[in-house]
Amino acid sequence: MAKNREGKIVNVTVVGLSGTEREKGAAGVGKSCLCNRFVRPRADDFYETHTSLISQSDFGGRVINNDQFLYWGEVRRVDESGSFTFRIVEQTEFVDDATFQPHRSTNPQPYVKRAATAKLSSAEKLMYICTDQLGVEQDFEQLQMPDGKLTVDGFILCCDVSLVANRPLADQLDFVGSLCRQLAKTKRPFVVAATKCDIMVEQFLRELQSYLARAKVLLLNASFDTSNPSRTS
Ligand SMILES: Nc1nc2c(ncn2[C@@H]2O[C@H](COP(=O)(O)OP(=O)(O)OP(=O)(O)O)[C@@H](O)[C@H]2O)c(=O)[nH]1
Ligand SMILES: [Mg+2]
Repeated sequence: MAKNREGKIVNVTVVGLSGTEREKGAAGVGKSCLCNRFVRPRADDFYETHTSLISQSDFGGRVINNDQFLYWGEVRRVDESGSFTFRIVEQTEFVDDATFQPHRSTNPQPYVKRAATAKLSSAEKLMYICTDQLGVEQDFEQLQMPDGKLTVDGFILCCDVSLVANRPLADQLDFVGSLCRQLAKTKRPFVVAATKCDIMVEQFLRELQSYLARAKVLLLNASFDTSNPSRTS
């Protein structure tokens, strides 16, 4: 973890089910809104719509910078343990608004592998603010991702517990499971965040909790097996 004059710098990547409508259903799981609320001075003052369906020219602009991730900028938080500067990245999947296929990015790996990347780089990438900024970057505050590089300290994995058309919870849980396994390999901490709790289906939250309780046992077993190869049988 790096430090600056004001305390520790913590780089956090926000991940969760992403892709075309076929994969993520009728709406995103809430990664962008979570990031936006966190970086804004007041949590309820944020943009509600952050489309991932964008043109080729917006994808190539300096905010997206041909990446499948967004740099949301930094925010300072102070609590009894000290002062922290959080830098926030969202790993998503931008889809071409002409072909409805994912844009080709600088990292062609499938989402679950790419999202668990601990070292990110993107020369002169600008902080994302809102969809309207794309194409008219000069009209908005222009802040670069520091040094065009970022080493991730930890992850937040979003799981949407509301009812969304064309996205069965079981599919999202399978995805969450794959992502948990991939994140565990990074040896960095990650937490799972239930999103859209204001409109949640309580049964979905319970299913997520019991799924994670089982997944935790599996992950612990997996790390036990790796460190004790003689005792895996
Ligand atoms: N009611 C409610 N709606 C939410 C919440 N968070 C997000 N939404 C809505 O869900 C939709 C998708 O949210 P995003 O934050 O763009 O989702 P995302 O995971 O970033 O989507 P992609 O990046 O496209 O994969 C938007 O229409 C939001 O307004 C929430 O906490 N409550
Ligand atoms: Mg998003």
